[in-house]
Amino acid sequence: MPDFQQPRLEGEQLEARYAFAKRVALEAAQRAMEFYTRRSSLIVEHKGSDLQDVVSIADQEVEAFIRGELARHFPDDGIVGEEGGSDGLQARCIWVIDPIDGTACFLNGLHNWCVSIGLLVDGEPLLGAVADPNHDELFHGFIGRGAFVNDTPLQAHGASHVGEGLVGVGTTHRPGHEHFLPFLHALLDGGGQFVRNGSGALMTAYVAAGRLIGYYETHLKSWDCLAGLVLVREAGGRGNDFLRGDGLLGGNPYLVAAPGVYDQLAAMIGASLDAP
Ligand code: 2AM
Ligand code: CA
Repeated sequence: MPDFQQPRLEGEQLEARYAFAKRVALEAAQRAMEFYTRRSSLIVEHKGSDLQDVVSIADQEVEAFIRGELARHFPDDGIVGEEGGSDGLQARCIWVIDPIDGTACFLNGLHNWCVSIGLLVDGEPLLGAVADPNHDELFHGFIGRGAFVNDTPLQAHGASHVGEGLVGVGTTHRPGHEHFLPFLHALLDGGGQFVRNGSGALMTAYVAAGRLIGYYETHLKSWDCLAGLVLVREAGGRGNDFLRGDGLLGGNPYLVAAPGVYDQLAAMIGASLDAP
């Protein structure tokens, strides 16, 4: 909770962070692209015992670049990053970053990956930037000011039934995957259809852009979606209470959707979506 004795963060301090997030996301995406063009020579490591959960020098070097920029410009801010862990979590401003979201796609030559940079202020998502260099798209948003892809405003889909569009989905080998097939079953029975593109940040941005009517992941990490949550909220979409409990560091089940189909999708998932 914010301490009411603390001074407000001035608008220009937040403005500087918004400009920073956009610039650094674009620069990081260009660096990632240089690795992508020679991906066959990258050494791939597996995280823990999960052979599908991979990381490469590209993830590590791009995150190191973002951390270096943060240390130079906002040394007192905290950070939660996929590859380098968390630091300075007592700070009011906490950056939540994923250097490459969609690493499995990246390493297999599929174009669904991006750089995701979000900012929490006093525990609330305030701004986000998601850079996709394969499609020259920078998704960005700031609470109260709207969300955009490049300069075009984003608006969530107007669907009122799941049959009216595509739902993004995803799962991992972490606990919660047992809810995946029952959800797909319910979605298909309800007349819906699904896609999985392998990047939580991009699928979230696509919900904000109205390209997907929803996106469900059985268990997601905060760096995959924090930036995107700002986009969805500003585009008129809805999301579950993803940051509850240990969401910031440990992750949670995740649903974002167009307002007219959120309740329908949440009912298909059931109680596991918001279980403590
Ligand atoms: P990551 O690439 O940063 O690990 C989409 O379904 C989400 O799941 C992504 O945000 C992605 O995050 C993660 N993901 C995709 N493929 C994965 C895999 N094979 N193993 C683990 N996580 C994966
Ligand atoms: Ca990643």
